[in-house]
Amino acid sequence: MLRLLAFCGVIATGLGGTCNTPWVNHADSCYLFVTHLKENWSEAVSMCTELGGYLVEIESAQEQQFLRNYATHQLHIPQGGAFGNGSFWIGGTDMLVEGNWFWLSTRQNFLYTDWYADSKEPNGGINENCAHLGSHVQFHWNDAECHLLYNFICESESIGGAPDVVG
Ligand SMILES: *[C@@H]1O[C@H](CO)[C@@H](O)[C@H](O)[C@H]1NC(C)=O
Ligand SMILES: *[C@@H]1O[C@H](CO)[C@@H](O)[C@H](O)[C@H]1NC(C)=O
Ligand SMILES: [Ca+2]
Ligand SMILES: [Ca+2]
Repeated sequence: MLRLLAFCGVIATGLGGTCNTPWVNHADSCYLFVTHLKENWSEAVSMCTELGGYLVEIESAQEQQFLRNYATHQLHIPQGGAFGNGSFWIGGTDMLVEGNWFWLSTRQNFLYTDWYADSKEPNGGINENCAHLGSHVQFHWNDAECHLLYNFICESESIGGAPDVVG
């Protein structure tokens, strides 16, 4: 299973760096959208680690916009729908101290956020301690129960980082 996920053969080039297909580039990071497995949050964390990355951490509106657009326009994940089945786990949690949201790999508290405002997310209190891009809330952020099974997005540094010139 991991072998399939980690498949790499083609090198894709982008402005911020290069990524091994099927990872996709934005700015200085590579992203892997995993949609053929549904995992709980901690399993998604483990899988991203095994793949040499971490569960995605979103520090800017540009990064959020990229992920949201990719899910919507490249992957065509239907929005709306029951239970947010098409949602993607991201690497933020408040499982240590209720209401204290942080990114797992850096332990940085959230600075930028994109919580879905209409339902006053995060709204789940002690029952919902893991963040996802909710397919039922146009891929804004929602807190959800960590044991639920969703898609997830891994992030890693791009290769080289600087603009790449090929040929
Ligand atoms: C969405 O979740 C519901 C409830 O668990 C399930 O019945 C349904 O089959 C799921 N749909 C998809 C597309 O996964
Ligand atoms: C997450 O999934 C793994 C693997 O299926 C399982 O061992 C673990 O108990 C689950 N954890 C939670 C909190 O659901
Ligand atoms: Ca919580
Ligand atoms: Ca919620």
